[in-house]
Amino acid sequence: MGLTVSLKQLTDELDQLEQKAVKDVQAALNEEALEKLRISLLGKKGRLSKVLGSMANLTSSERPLVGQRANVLKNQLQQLFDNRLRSIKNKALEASIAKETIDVTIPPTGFPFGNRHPLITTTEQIIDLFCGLGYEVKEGPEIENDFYNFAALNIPEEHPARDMQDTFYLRNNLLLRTHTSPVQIRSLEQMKPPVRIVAPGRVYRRDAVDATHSPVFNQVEVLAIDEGLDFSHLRGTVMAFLKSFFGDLPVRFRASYFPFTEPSAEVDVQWKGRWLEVMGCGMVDPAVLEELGIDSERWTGFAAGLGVERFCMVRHGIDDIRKLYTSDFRFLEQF
Ligand code: 2NL
Repeated sequence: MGLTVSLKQLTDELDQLEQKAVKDVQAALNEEALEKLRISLLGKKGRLSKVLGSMANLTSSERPLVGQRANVLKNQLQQLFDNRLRSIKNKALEASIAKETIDVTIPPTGFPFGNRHPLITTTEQIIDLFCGLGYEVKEGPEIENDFYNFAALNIPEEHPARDMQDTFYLRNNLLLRTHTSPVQIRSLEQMKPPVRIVAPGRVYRRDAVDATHSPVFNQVEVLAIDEGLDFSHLRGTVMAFLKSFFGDLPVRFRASYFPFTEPSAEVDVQWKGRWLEVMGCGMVDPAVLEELGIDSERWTGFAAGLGVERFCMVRHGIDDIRKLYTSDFRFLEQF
């Protein structure tokens, strides 16, 4: 502007500045642009400061006129900036609210609940019945030794069940239990009769896999030892159990043989017109009791064993045991 600046020039300058500022402030679309504009107008080196700086060339009567006008303009502009900033912030907030709208009327998509494996529910149904009759659940190791799995059960050295063909042997005379009877033997070492035990668990046999065989399967065994127990108690218990699991089906007992029971029986139920073998049972052989230091003159016992897979398959009409182990959700979700 130089030394020749006049009052007229300065007031014109302020008029122009005001007009342009009003337009520019409205045109600023975001906080950044607005701040830039504010600095260029009201900042230390802004246009208003320049006008005030050139007032030195005015007369002492002109100076207050321009000063006053500049001050009023400065306050006006400040107000303008504040309002615009508020409006920009409001618009941004409204936009984000509109974008984040939650439609509370959309129906819920449901919760993916898991469900229990049919072998677990079958095991629990079996256990529950016996618990209701006063039996207690006992569990034990899957890795056993010859004594608990065979010798204590009166299974002789040359018995085919001990064959390498039938049993998984590990190092150091250990093996994978072929039934849950060792759980009962271990329990009898700790407990004094009378006892009522139900022993569920995984057992292992060297069978090739097919529709009805698996080298790993689940068993439940029950054992009762008391004074005066005889075959009628065994029969009554088995009948009560089968009735609770299958309902009122025809049941038959067939004479059989196990090394650890005498007499022994296999139990069939008539299911859809066919006889199905579902469990084995018998009176505990006195030799088994004596081996554990239980006086077999005073105490007698009965025992039974069953395969959980068989019960589960009959109950649910499953035709292939492998379906219980392949974890196909389309299959498992049905139960
Ligand atoms: C079957 C037959 C059976 C037993 C298991 C047993 C246990 C002790 C003493 C005597 Cl500690 N017996 N258990 C008795 C008879 C049959 O299972 O077919 N299982 C799948």
